[in-house]
Amino acid sequence: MMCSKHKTAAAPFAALLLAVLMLVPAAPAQGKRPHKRPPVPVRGKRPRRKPPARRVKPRGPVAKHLVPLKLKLPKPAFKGTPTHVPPGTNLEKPRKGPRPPLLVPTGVTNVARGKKVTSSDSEPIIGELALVTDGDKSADEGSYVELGPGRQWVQVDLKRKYHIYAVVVWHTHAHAQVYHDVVVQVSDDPDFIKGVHTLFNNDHDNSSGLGLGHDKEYWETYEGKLIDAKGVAGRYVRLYSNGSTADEQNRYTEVEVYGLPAK
Ligand SMILES: [Ca+2]
Repeated sequence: MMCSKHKTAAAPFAALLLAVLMLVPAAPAQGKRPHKRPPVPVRGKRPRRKPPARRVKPRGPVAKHLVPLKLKLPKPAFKGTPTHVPPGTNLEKPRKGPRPPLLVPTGVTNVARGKKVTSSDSEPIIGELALVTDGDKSADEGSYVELGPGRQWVQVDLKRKYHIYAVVVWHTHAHAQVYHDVVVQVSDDPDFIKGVHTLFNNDHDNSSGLGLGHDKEYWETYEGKLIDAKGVAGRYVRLYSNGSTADEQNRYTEVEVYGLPAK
């Protein structure tokens, strides 16, 4: 009797417990992420796609044929580049292997060769401004012009407007040194007040007052500094510097500007 009484009282309770257990969702196992249901596709509606990244507009005309820029380099005055970092500099990481080639449109030439050079220092300490575009890039004494201490600039007048694809600058490469606040700009305004395009700026603390630069400082070598100008159009190219790790003076051995005439 006892057994059948228990059986009849427990039966509804067990059924209720089973129903509750079926309704309560099981807790996710520890360490396992809850399974996410895939979204149910709605008929007639297409899933939203991520908009494509905006393309950066090239500054110059789009060239059909690009070739590596060929540079005639002077003889190296020393081997390799130093591995130490001079105090206060913001040096680029040492490069492994040869310098990667810069691709430029076919027919690009050095349009700075023999062109007139002006400067913030009209009376250089050593040499003359014409040395900046005379084609001599050697590390020898007598191949560079030396400007006074502090921030100085040299400016090349290309005589007409060009699409500029590269600027190469050799300060001095007789000894390893790092030039400070190297800023390279292009403009149609000889006073560089309006329409100024900055191609390179490694003044990381704005000590030259031309704006904060995000490019890195670098060791001067026989290779010169190759700057990608991306086809920007302009007649004047101005290069600033503010002394070097050697001293406060500013020396320029050569500046090359590779471009094509702009319409
Ligand atoms: Ca020269």
